[in-house]
Amino acid sequence: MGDGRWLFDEAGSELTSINPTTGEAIATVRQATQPMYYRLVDHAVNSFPQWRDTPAPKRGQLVRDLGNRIRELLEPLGELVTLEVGKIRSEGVGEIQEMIDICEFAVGLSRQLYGNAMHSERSDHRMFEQYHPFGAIGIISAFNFPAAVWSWNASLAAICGDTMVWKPSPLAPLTAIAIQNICNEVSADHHANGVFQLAIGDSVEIGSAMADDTRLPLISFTGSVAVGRQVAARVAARLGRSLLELGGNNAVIIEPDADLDMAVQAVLFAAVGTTGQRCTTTRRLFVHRSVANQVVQKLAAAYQKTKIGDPMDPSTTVGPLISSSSVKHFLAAIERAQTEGGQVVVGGRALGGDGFFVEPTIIKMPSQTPVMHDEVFAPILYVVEYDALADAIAMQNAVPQGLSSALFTDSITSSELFLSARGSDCGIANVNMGTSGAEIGGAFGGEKDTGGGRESGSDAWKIYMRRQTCTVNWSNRVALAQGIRFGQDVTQR
Ligand code: UN1
Repeated sequence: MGDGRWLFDEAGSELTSINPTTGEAIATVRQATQPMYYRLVDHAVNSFPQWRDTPAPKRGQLVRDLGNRIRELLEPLGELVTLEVGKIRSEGVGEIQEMIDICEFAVGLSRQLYGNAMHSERSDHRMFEQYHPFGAIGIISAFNFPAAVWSWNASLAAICGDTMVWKPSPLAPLTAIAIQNICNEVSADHHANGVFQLAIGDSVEIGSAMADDTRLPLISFTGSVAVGRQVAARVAARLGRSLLELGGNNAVIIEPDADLDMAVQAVLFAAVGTTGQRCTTTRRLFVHRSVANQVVQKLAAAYQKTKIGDPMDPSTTVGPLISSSSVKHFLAAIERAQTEGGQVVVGGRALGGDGFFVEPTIIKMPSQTPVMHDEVFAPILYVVEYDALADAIAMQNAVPQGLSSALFTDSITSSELFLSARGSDCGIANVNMGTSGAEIGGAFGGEKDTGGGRESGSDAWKIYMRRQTCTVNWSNRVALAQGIRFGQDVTQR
């Protein structure tokens, strides 16, 4: 799709969006072929100068209207997310709320794209830095946040003056189409051409074309570590910039002085919410030995009260996984955990029948075994007991990923240790809160295999712009930095 028109290429293969609640087809779309993708990029590139030259606060007005239009459609869009990816309705609507929030953030930011001014070491010289629009950029998003993660990128990129091409997850094309339609409407109102492009296409065919496309100076990729590694290598090979938001393997630590009921409630959402399919989902729980039995009992009781079923039903807490292969990965991880000494406390089964439902599962592990080093997008929580907080922090940090982390405690000393440089090595560190459900105002992302990127709030906008350091000599003399004298005798006036 480009320029408010939907393009159609007979040669594009068909893609069917499946409702994970029933396993039935919702609709079939025809995907973009590579030639069509190249047309979309042409359009994004050709539209860039006009958008670049639109003042940033005016760009912000488009994003303000985008956010307002999304607000009007909050519930139907949330329900579409629920239909297509199976998260419960309140989380589907929450995801759309996250889009509105980031649009509002971006509107304010459109008047705050600040650079610094420095004091030059040379007299009568002015030195400062400024940020310019970067170009046409690529956004590749995942199924689990089919709308919000696009909007983190798109709303910031738009106010920064970039045009963009979006390749959504093949598991959520319909949500992307709905959003693109809104973008078309709002762009037409603003006579803004080619800011938002959508290319629904095969991950390998279109994804690789994007990674290799020198006309896209930035590729923002959200997805698995394995694919992120390939994207990063390809983008780096052409010296492009990549913004990676890859897997997490997030832990909660519960100290004996914590409010255990609050901790249990928070872990329940963080581990079971979105059926364990957030990159911020809690997958590992380290509980102090003195309270471990109590915590596991309370948590198991809470798990037993969760209601698995139709995500549109307001009483449901656990919707389906996204696909039958996710169910297989869930079962395989449980089997592997058992061979590594794990004992299933609650859950452990796939429900069978229509849809891709599984039971939220708690597994007690004798120690942090190899299965706990892998991220499996399913509601499996591994519990390990510990004696000293430093050991729990060490276990938390001993995995390849570094996205989110949390500590429950009433002690300021423990809290400060956790947040210190000797504490959590993750991009997100929470105290007395779960690992998931970050607000848009903070920078979102993490280190190590999580890819190092930062999206959403704080100064994450800077990656969507090109930075320039400027020095203006307003004297009538040449002065060299570092006190160097060079040819002055020959050329001095
Ligand atoms: C993701 O799973 O890719 O912090 C994003 C959270 C949400 C975003 C998750 N705000 O859980």
